[in-house]
Amino acid sequence: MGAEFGNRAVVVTYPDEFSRREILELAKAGGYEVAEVVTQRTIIRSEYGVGSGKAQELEGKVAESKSDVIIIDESVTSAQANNLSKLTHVAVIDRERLILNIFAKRAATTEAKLQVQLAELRYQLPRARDEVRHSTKGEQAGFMGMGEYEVDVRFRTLKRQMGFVKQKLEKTRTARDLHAAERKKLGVPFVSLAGYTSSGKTTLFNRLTAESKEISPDLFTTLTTTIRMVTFPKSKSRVLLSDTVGFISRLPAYLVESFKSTLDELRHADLVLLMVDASESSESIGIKLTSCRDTLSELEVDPAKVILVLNKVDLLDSKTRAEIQADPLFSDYTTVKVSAVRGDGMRQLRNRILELAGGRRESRAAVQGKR
Ligand SMILES: Nc1nc2c(ncn2[C@@H]2O[C@H](COP(=O)(O)OP(=O)(O)OP(=O)(O)O)[C@@H](O)[C@H]2O)c(=O)[nH]1
Ligand SMILES: [Mg+2]
Repeated sequence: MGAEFGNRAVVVTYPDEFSRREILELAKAGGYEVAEVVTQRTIIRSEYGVGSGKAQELEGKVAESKSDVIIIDESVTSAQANNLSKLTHVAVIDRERLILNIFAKRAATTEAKLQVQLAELRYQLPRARDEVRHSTKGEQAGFMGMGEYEVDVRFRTLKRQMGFVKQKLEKTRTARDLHAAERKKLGVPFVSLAGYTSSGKTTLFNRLTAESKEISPDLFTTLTTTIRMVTFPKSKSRVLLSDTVGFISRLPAYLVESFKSTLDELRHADLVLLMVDASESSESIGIKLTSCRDTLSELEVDPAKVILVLNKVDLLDSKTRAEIQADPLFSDYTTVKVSAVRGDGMRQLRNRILELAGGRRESRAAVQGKR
């Protein structure tokens, strides 16, 4: 079935298990069928990204497996991609391109589409020089460096397009800020879900809000922000809960930047529920947590307002389940164990939310009541 879509891929990644698993999931989310995985310790060599021996090997593997594309789990330059493409006779896409393709495929709202467009232009900018050179190859680079003019025109076109997209995004952002102002007026604590892609944010969101937003094992199922009012049973306390795009490691800064208006919600949150897939290996949890922590600090989110939600505990054996909160990995945080799928730990989670976000609101209300 795959061949008619031209989606058979040979993947080049680093030799560690985490990288291998993640790029396979990304490839799947991008709609590729992986025929072969090749590993390499360094993927940033000058000519092909991979070493020239590995490039030869790739040529063979592509032919053998009748693949249509090579996916490189790293950011490579256009020149490197073009060189490798020429040698192997198939298209070469890098990690950034793959993530952009997934985002483009999944973008459903105007804002997400504009964000993807902006990211796309940012991806092209540093590659413009190589692209122009590649397309004008054969022409003489003569007096005053022919080709520089074309490069210049291309740069200016990209910059102008970025300006347009940013203006449009600014308008959607103004609408969003209005919403934020309305939210403030309600005086209800604002709680944001955050975390690595596929940690179970939307599953928890659906459980707490009785929504039915799309969930899936694929990476980057959610790209846009949804906000819902939640009334907790018993206490009848209310919070606003938001679900948003997930994080991933080695995400280029401009992609985070392009999604800034979506991720900005996190900065305004009274409380951030940082979801962790606790069913994974300690190594994976560590890598993902570091990546989330870095992204949150880039967004200037105060660590004091983060609750770590250890999700998917239904998949743990009873011993690990009993001990997991004591793992030194989590020592900096307030933690709650839950299973978003089964509903375990919801009462504890609600209590924690009310303690940390609701308490503040009540004291404010109490102060106002005294006036
Ligand atoms: N076993 C188990 N699976 C879970 C649990 N929570 C979520 N999942 C599964 O994990 C996968 C990802 O869940 P999502 O809710 O889509 O994750 P997300 O964090 O919203 O992912 P993105 O939107 O892609 O960033 C789905 O296949 C869920 O069924 C849980 O508590 N236990
Ligand atoms: Mg989601």
